[in-house]
Amino acid sequence: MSITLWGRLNSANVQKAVWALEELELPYEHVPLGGAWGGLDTPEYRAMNPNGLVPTLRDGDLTLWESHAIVRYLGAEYGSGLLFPMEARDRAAVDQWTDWTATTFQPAWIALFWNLVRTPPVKQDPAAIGRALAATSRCFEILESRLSAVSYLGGASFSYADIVAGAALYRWSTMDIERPVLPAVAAWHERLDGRRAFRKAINVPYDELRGR
Ligand SMILES: N[C@@H](CCC(=O)N[C@@H](CS)C(=O)NCC(=O)O)C(=O)O
Repeated sequence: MSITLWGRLNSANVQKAVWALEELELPYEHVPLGGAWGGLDTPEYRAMNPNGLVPTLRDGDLTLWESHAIVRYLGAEYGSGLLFPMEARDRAAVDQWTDWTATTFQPAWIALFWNLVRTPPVKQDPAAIGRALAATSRCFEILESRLSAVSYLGGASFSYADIVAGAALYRWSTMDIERPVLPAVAAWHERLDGRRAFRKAINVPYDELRGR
């Protein structure tokens, strides 16, 4: 099967798919799309992804959008235990942290990133930045509590939960903000940064996104 991934590499949601592909050492073709590249409104792209967003993945006759579904699929299809725990009981915690990232953690940190980085300084609202920082910090405190007890979000082993949540780490640790001191999160970040796939997918500069 040949795999194609559409999406700009400075998109956090695309980065999750890149991290999973690189983690599994799968060959794939990458097509930059969205942001400065545009191309999301063509009928061809909309036929694949009716949301007109990135990422989109094609693997043979399967076309898939939603970054978490993509990461979970890659793990299930190609991971054989790596990324995707085979036992439902082991997978439960992984899904819990994955869904929490989609519904709670990522909306918080993305709001912070939009207010602080993507909004031009003249239009920034310090109160909105403060609220987003407080909400994001609360999420990181929850991660700190979990990671004080286990090495990875799912437990003892690395999984797709670490990919979807860990996608925040480069931006969180480089944004111009005051961060709470979180030793377990810092140790988790260091563990993930030891992975080639993390460094390739996630440590991507975002200067091009400032004020846009
Ligand atoms: N829930 C979707 C969100 C996708 C999304 O919002 N993608 C953003 C980039 S992170 C996008 O396509 N923005 C338009 C653009 O890049 O031009 C997912 O996780 O895949």
